[in-house]
Amino acid sequence: GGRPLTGRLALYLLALRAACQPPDLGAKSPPLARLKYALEEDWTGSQQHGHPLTNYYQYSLGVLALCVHRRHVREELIRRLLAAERHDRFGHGDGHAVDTEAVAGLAFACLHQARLAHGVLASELHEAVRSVARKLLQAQGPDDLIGNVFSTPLALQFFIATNSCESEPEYSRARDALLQSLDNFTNPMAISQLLPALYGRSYLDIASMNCQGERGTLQPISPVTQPTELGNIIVGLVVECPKRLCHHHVLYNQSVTVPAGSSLLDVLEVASKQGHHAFTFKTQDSLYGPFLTTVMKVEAKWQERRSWHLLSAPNTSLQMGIADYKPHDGETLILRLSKW
Ligand code: B12
Ligand SMILES: *[C@@H]1O[C@H](CO)[C@@H](O)[C@H](O)[C@H]1NC(C)=O
Ligand SMILES: *[C@@H]1O[C@H](CO)[C@@H](O)[C@H](O)[C@H]1NC(C)=O
Ligand SMILES: *[C@@H]1O[C@H](CO)[C@@H](O)[C@H](O)[C@H]1NC(C)=O
Repeated sequence: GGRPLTGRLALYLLALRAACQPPDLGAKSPPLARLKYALEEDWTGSQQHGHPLTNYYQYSLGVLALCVHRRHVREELIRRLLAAERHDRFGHGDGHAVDTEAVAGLAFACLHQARLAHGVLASELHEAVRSVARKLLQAQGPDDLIGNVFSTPLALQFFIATNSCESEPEYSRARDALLQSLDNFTNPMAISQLLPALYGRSYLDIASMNCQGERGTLQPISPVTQPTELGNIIVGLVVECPKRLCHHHVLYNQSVTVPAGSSLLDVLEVASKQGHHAFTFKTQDSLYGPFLTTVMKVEAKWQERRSWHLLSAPNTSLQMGIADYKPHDGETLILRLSKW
């Protein structure tokens, strides 16, 4: 079987509530019931493998969505998330721990504020909220961002939800840094995490939304067309695979000529059509756009927790995916099969 759809169902349910739609509208299998089931599957997986079948980000989103809909969440499911937070299990690769820390914090804050937990559990949730706040503040860098530019909106949502914005000067510094970096937000999924924070709101506010007069607030906007850049650029493309898994460590190493302003995806496409050293790749659609799954016929299996990691030489991890990242002239990009 595939992975449970915990994250997608959670986002769908949050969106329904935010759009003032009842959650079970004429559905044959109601999304709330499906989310509960997906979360149970993730929980069972975490018992067996030490981590959810999806990831703790989606597990947290699932708990949060049930809480926003004021549905009961089993104590054991909450305890698993509390334990993961306490033992710093949210990290996978660079920068990603902050996103998960923030969403787990939103889930803890929701459960605590909605009084969906009592006794010892309630005080553990309270302690967890404080622990998340501490870790997020520790993750603030010299650029004032919390984690990176794309995790900062979720971190701000957490501080908004817990009413700690005024008391934390770090919050305004992070918000100001974010306001200086709005150009980075071109990906619709990233924008969807940013917008609530810019309006001083968090996913928790969805629960108490006033659903009167919510018609016709969505206005289409015409997209801004980027000026076309002139000329060509040359970028290096290197594919690396650990010796244990592949015959050769370097599976591909060529330069590729593309029009200026091309994305990394464009580079991969041109490489796949050029010369006799044929480059091959496959992607899978995700809410963030195309996710690189297979390179030179080597598939990164999620069951083995492997992925194709994108880097700029010598070893700077990219903060965007293949469709959004635009390489510059002379840059070398590395696709490296890694564990997370
Ligand atoms: C977990 C996670 C991962 C895991 C995903 C595997 C897994 N099964 O869990 C791993 C570690 C493999 C990963 C990889 C990458 N990630 Co990531 N990831 C996340 C995280 C924390 C949660 C994603 C999720 O589950 N979403 C919820 C579900 C419902 O959405 P979904 O679309 O169905 O989920 C899938 C995709 O999101 C996909 N995915 C994960 N990351 C990325 C990044 C991109 C660009 C794409 C297209 C897809 C993708 O994996 C999810 C699970 O299958 C987010 C945090 C966030 N704020 O969103 C960052 C995040 C989305 N990742 C990010 C980045 C940059 C990457 C990488 C490009 C890093 C790199 N230098 O290689 C790579 C992707 C490279 C590739 N092969 O195409 C950025 C994207 C920023 C942006 N504006 O584009 C985020 C926001 C983190 C951050 N703050 O920087 N990621
Ligand atoms: C974000 O924006 C800043 C300033 O506009 C820029 O210098 C930086 O490279 C951008 N970061 C990413 C990941 O695109
Ligand atoms: C790729 O090839 C260039 C020369 O063609 C070489 O200088 C470079 O070291 C190679 N990179 C790797 C990772 O093998
Ligand atoms: C990049 O490589 C250098 C030297 O090999 C190392 O010191 C540094 O920690 C690496 N950085 C990252 C982000 O891996």
